Amino acid sequence: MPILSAQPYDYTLPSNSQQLALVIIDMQRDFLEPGGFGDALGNDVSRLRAIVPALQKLLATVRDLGIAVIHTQECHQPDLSDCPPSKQHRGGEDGLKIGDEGPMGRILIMGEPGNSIIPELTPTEEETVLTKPGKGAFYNTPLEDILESQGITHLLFTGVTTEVCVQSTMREANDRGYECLLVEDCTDSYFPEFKQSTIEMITAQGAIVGWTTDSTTLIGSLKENYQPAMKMSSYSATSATR
Ligand code: TIU
Repeated sequence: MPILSAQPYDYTLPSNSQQLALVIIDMQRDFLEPGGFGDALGNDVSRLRAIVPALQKLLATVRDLGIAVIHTQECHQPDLSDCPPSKQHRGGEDGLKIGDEGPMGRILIMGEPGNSIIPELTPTEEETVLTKPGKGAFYNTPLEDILESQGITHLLFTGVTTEVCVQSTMREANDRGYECLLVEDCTDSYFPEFKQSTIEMITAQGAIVGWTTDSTTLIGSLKENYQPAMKMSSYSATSATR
């Protein structure tokens, strides 16, 4: 089995790359751009952009190797039928609430411009895009069925924010028996100290929730252990359209 250097000790990758998925949590304009949900909650949203280059590199590697990619999007139906009042009413006193009209459309509503994944990480047609009403990606979604049907057992976690949606999803996955690895430089929080605490909480007690590593180590190990996916040659791609 391929071994990867990680905290609190080595992480074992599956021998078959088809058992692995990269999970990119909520890399949406709503969390990274002014005028979205993160901003409405009173956060400095600019600091989250720093992870984008490392995440792009990791995504490119994972795509080359034909590893599954799952993008999540936190959002609600336009009629807010999937948004509990307890969630809708939270936030600062003056800020826009979920469903209010903002500069990028209605805050955290499915299909609005501000709800989309940032252009640098636009999903391909083959990749799964999972909309979720909660912080954890397993709550009220088909994620568990999707992973089971594809035989996926190992999850690589990235995205925002570390201590909210990323950690919630990682804990849900850990309880369901998935081997979880958080990529430290591909996740961030509005609060640097919360990111650090999350890393410590996850890895404490002998990986009580899972492991952490950095994207350079992960990319090196993925390239070393897995073969690039077969790409259609230009000849066969052309003939397939005939
Ligand atoms: N507010 C905050 O830090 N996060 C969220 O509301 N959602 C996610 O983490 N995606």
